[in-house]
Amino acid sequence: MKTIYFISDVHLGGHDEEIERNKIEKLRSFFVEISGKADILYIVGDLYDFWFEYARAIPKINIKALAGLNELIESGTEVRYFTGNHDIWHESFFEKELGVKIYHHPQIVSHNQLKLFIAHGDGLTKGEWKLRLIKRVFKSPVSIFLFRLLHPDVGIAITRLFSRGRREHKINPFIEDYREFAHQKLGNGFDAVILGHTHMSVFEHHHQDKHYINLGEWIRNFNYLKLSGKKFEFAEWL
Ligand SMILES: [Mn+2]
Repeated sequence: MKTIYFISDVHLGGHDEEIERNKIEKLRSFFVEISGKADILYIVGDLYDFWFEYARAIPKINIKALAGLNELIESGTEVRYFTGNHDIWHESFFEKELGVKIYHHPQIVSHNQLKLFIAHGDGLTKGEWKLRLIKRVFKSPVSIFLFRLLHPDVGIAITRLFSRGRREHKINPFIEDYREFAHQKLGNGFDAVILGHTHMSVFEHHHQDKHYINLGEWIRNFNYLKLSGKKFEFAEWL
């Protein structure tokens, strides 16, 4: 039986200084708290508000978060990281330098004899065709090639403009679709569906002891999910 933690949507680098400072503080104390306890930490997308891999440069966003993550890994926690819609350009840096396993697609995994469906959640429902299209364009080899030609300072500045416009969407219009999606999965033999992306935390029980969890966010509320044995706990890190 393993002890497993889940967080998502920290959006490092996406907010003003005070919020960023608070995020880092919370993240680091959380990493310290769970080190030695967590067998696995799942980061379910959008750890960064923007991440791009250049051949030789790394974005200098919140290096302390990376240091904290490294310490957690060195304490023996395995870290698994799903890319979201903000940090889709991860390649091999996290795997090679930190030993973090990167997933670009939803995963079906078994832990503690429970069958889990884990995904960031963007583009999961029919209504989100626009998001799927944008992602396809952004992830195309041509886009990546062209973006890489820009000086990192220029490239990152451009994405900050992009991201700022989209960031403060408060209510995700697809929340009900997510619930329906989860409900369907739970009806098809999954014990839990774990998503992020909407920034609206959900901890619901369906079909007798099956769970739909949306991990919320780590910007103003610091939501995390803990699985120990077969028990899920959903809480806020204070
Ligand atoms: Mn997202």
